[in-house]
This record gives sequence, structure tokens and C-alpha cells, in this order.
Amino acid sequence: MSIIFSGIQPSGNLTLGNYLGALRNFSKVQKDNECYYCVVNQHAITVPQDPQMLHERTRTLAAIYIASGLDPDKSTLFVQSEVPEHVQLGWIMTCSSYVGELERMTQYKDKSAKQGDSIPAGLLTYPPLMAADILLYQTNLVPVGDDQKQHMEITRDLAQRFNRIYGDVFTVPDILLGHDGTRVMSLQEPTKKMSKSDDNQTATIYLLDAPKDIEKKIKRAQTDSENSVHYDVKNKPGISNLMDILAAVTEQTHEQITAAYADKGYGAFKKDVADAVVSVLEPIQQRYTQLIHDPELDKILEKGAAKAHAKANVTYQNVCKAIGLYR
Ligand code: AQP
Repeated sequence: MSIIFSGIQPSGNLTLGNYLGALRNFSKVQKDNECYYCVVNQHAITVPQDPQMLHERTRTLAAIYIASGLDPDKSTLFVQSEVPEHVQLGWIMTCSSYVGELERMTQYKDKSAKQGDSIPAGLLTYPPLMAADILLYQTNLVPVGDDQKQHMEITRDLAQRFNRIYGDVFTVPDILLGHDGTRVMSLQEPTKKMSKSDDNQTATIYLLDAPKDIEKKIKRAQTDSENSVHYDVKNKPGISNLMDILAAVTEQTHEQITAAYADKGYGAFKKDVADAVVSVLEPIQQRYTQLIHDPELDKILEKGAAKAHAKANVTYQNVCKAIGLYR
């Protein structure tokens, strides 16, 4: 049995990328492991957020976690800001980080470039807070998408650096990638990842999109003029992205997909990709609708925060003792 931790930010409407890269793996591993899943709302405020939207999206994300298969009797589901040890350890991890290594993070470079001259310092110190989230639970495995590889490497570096100086306080975690490390790309700019904060709504499939919108978006997805369905990320990023989506959703190989569409055009291929995506998302949407106004959701989150706090506090006290933060 392993300890598993992962989080998602309530920084926008969840996407098919969040589902295939992260969410759907959460329920797969919960049966045989001790799992902690978090709505990381303190990460979301590393860029400006509307307070009312942030509040609503926090609850929406918790409901989507459960609608996607997370069982609150098996996994601990909680909101980051309700467990104070996250920012407390986050500060200690920030003090253990070097500015140079934080500035090298691709996500920092991408997101800070959009902020003009006023770059929030939290964007730079996002990785030490993420490291704290993970290390508090003595986590062995972190199911995240391929785009988070760099943040996982720095988490491991910070844990090893701390253990070298102060003794073995932290378990050093490993990344757990889903189906072939699926990275879902934007439907309109398929060399860029699909992202919940993308301004272009037609580039993104949201988990709560109506089936007709999903069909429309996939039909209009950027492809090429070859009309031949085969995998070639460099020359055919649009078709390759749709093949990745279909492969992840139907568990087929690229070869099987190429063979199935050998004498069919892009129209038929896109229609099947859309149908496959809709058939996976529809049951999630139905469960979400039942959950979102149910007071049971608050009880689950309160119980989750208490359980997470009890576990996190043990590590946090050990850290304080190790570094001399006590009277
Ligand atoms: N396009 C993607 N393909 C595969 N996995 C993805 N993830 C995100 N986008 C893709 C995975 O979803 C989890 C949650 O991510 P997050 O909320 O912590 O932030 P993120 O990675 O920065 O996701 P977004 O959607 O791009 O959010 P914004 O726009 O707010 O930055 C992670 O496990 C991630 O790997």
C-alpha cells in the first residue's frame, strides 16, 4: 500500500486535460492505497482570482472529484486552505529553495510572461508550496499529468536537500503518470497544452460542456489538409492530439486507430472522437448535477480536512523539531 497525494487548482472550469491527465487516475488507485486529494485553492491565488468565482469553483471542483469516481469513504478529500500546515510548511520549503531553480520552471516562465511588469511573487514560489502539499503526507506516489514533471523533480530535490541537512524527515515521492503520460493539447493550437485558464473557449473541452458543444469544438479542431489519420506529432499535431484523446478514452493503440480509419476521412474520425468523449463525460455530468447542491458535500469536506490535518500535523511538528522552530 502506498500513500498517494494529488491536487487540482480551482482556477477555471475543469478540462478534458485535467480529467485524462489526472482526475481519472485518482479513482483507479484509491482501492489499494491511502489517498489524499486536495482542492488547491491557495495555488489558484498565485494569479488574480475573482473572490466569488474562486469560492464557487472550489465547491464545483470538490463535486467533480466525487462525480469522476473518487469515493470519500476510501479517499480523503479536502480544501487546501482548511489545513493550515500547507502554507506553514510551504514557507519552510520556500526558505529551502533557490531563486535560480524556481526561475527555471517552465510554468513560471509561461505564466509570468502574461502578467506584465507586476508578476505575483507567489508564481515563483508555487513549487515549494506544491512540495509542501505532497511532503506533508509522507507521499510515495503523485498522480499528475505529464506537464507537472518539472514540479515533481523540484519536489524530490527539496525533500532530498532537507533530509540531507536535517535527517530523514520526508519520504521522497515519485510521479505516477496515467495512460502513456497523456498530455491533451489545445484544439486550436495543438502545440500548446489544453488549459483551464485559456481565454479561447473553443480550444478547450470543459468537463461540464454540453454534448453538442463538445461535438462542435472537435469538429472545428485544427487539423491539416492530408485527410489521413496517422500519428505524427511534429507534422500533424492536431490529428495526433485527437488520436491521443481517442486512445486515452477508448484504451486503443495509435495503430488500431490508424487501421480503423484507413479508408475514412477526418469528418468520420472527428465524429467518433466526439462521441467517445461525450460517452465518458455524460455520466460524470449527471453525478455532478446531483451532488453540487447536496449538503453532504460540506460534511465530506469537513471530515476530509480534519483527517488531513491530523496526518499533516505529525509531519509538520517533526519538521519544526528538526530545524529548531520551537521554544
Ligand atoms: N492538458 C493537460 N493534459 C494532461 N494533464 C493535464 N493537467 C492539466 N492540464 C493537462 C493535469 O491536471 C492536474 C491539475 O492541474 P492544476 O489545476 O494543478 O494546474 P495545471 O497543470 O496548470 O492545469 P491547467 O488546466 O493548465 O490550469 P491553469 O490554466 O490554471 O494553469 C495536474 O495533474 C496536471 O498535470
